Parts: sequence; structure tokens; C-alpha cells
Amino acid sequence: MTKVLVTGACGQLGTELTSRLRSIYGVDNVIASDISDPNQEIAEGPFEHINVLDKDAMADTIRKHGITEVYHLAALLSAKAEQNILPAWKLNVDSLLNILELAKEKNLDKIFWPSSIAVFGPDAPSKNTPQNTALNPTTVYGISKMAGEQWCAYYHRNFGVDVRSLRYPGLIGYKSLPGGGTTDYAVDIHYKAIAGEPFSCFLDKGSYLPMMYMDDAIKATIQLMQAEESKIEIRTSYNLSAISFAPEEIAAEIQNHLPDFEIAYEPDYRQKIADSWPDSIDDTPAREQWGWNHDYDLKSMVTDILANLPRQLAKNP
Ligand code: AKB
Repeated sequence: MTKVLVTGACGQLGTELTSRLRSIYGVDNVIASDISDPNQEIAEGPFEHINVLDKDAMADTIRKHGITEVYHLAALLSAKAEQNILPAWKLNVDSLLNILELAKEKNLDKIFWPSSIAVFGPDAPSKNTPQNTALNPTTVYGISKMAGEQWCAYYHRNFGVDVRSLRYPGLIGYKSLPGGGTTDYAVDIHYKAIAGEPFSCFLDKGSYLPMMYMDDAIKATIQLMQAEESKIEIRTSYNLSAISFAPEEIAAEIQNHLPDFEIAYEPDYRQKIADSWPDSIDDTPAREQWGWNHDYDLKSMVTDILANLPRQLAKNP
């Protein structure tokens, strides 16, 4: 029987992925964990307070619940990592090594670990960045993800750990808030628009970045984890792509629904991070090897968020 542990379950991706995993495997078979207190939705099923850097505590939780799969999401994102260099490296890399060691020692069935488009730096082609190219990331977060990818491939190659990974673009959803990322503006902008307030964007016009609606990200994650092992040819991390847009384009899309919405551009330190990343990604291997395709474009994503966010805010003000 599949018994899942999700680390970082209270984060933006963790909240939605935990709820989807619970609908697939049953509430009692998905143990959410985080260093923070659980929100209402997460607290509806089993929850453990864990520091992912504490390998013994992780081992105890795996033993106690008979865990077979781990979705290891706990991490510091790009903007926060730039301001907390050593803690970011420790959290992002050492915690992954804890999980990979435990997977090896306890013979876990499968591990999921998120990488990011941040593994690419300015030396990679910025348009339709291919799966295999010069990485040379220039951010702390990107360096930690690049190292993490290599550790995943190492544990698969040398110990047969079935670890699978995706290079997520910026993830945009309305059910939970991101924290500390460079792509977070594309979530925040909807909250301001719904509140009828002007939005100050920390990235400048023309800052194209790869992005994806949360529903697509959840779909890709489940699809990758349920794919036959023989289809997973890439053991570092798969490029994954859906949409690419600049701040003025998502603002214009919002204005199609809310014509009075206003945006101003006040770039800060995050501009440098965005400038080092690709504009768009080529994810041919994911599409060819395990059948990935995305459902949402910019228009359908904005329409869905603006239709659902007011109800979500009424539920969790
Ligand atoms: C970030 O902005 O740090 C993340 C990412 C692209 O991995 N959303």
C-alpha cells in the first residue's frame, strides 16, 4: 500500500499537492509535515512537525507511518536564498541528502524532489532553453538546485533510488501564497486586482519568465510519479514548460476582466535574479518520454484565478 510523506506541506505547492495526493491515496495515507503549523486544510489529515535537517526525526516518522514514498518539497526559494546564503544551501541540499540516504537505507519505493528553471544561468540559451545545455546558475537557489539534481542522479545510478524530479517554472495558483520567490509577483498581482488596489511590480516590463498554472504543475507531478519506471530516462530533472509572459502581459490580461486595474514598475534586487533565468523552456523529453502536456495558457489561467479567488478569500480571509 502506498503511504506518502510530504515535507514542506504548508507551502504554496505543498498545500495543493497534499490535498491532491489525499484524494488519490486516501486522507490517512498521506502524512503532511512542515516546520510551521498546519493551515486548516492540511490539518484535516495526519500531520507531523518535522525539521527536515533532523535525519533521526525523519527516520522516526518514516518508520512510525510505514512511509513508502516521499515528496520532499521543503526549500528556501530564490529571493530568500539570496539573502540567506548558507541556511539556503543547508536546507536545500543537506535535507535532500537526508532523504536520499533514508531512501537508500529503508528501501523506499519513490522520491519526488522539485528542481527549478533556476538551474539555468545567463550562459544557457534564453529562448526555448533545451534540456541539456550549459547551466552555470548565478543564484544561490540555482546552485543548490543544480547540485541537488546531480545528487538525485548519483543516488539513482549508484544505489537504485527511484528519485524523480521536475524543473518547475514559476508556479501560479490562488489557493495558497508563495513566499520568497522571484516569480511570486504573478500570484500577488491577482490579489491586488481583486482588492481593487494598484499593483507595484518588483520586476520591470519585458521581464519574460517561464510560468505555469498550479493545476498543470500538480498534474505533471502526479503523472511523473505514476509513470512506469522504464519511461523515466532523465534522473537529474526534467525541463517542464507551459506559459511564458512578461509583467505587462499578465496585467493586460487582468485588465480584460478588470479594466480599472493599474500596475507600476519598481524593480528591486529580484530583477537581477529574473534577468539570469531563461525566458522560455523547451520540455520535449518530458512530452515524449512520459506524455506531459499542459492545459492552461495565460488567458485561461487568469480567467480561472479571477473567477475563484474571491470565493477562496471569503473562505480564508
Ligand atoms: C522562485 O521564483 O524562486 C521559484 C522558482 C522559479 O523556482 N518560483
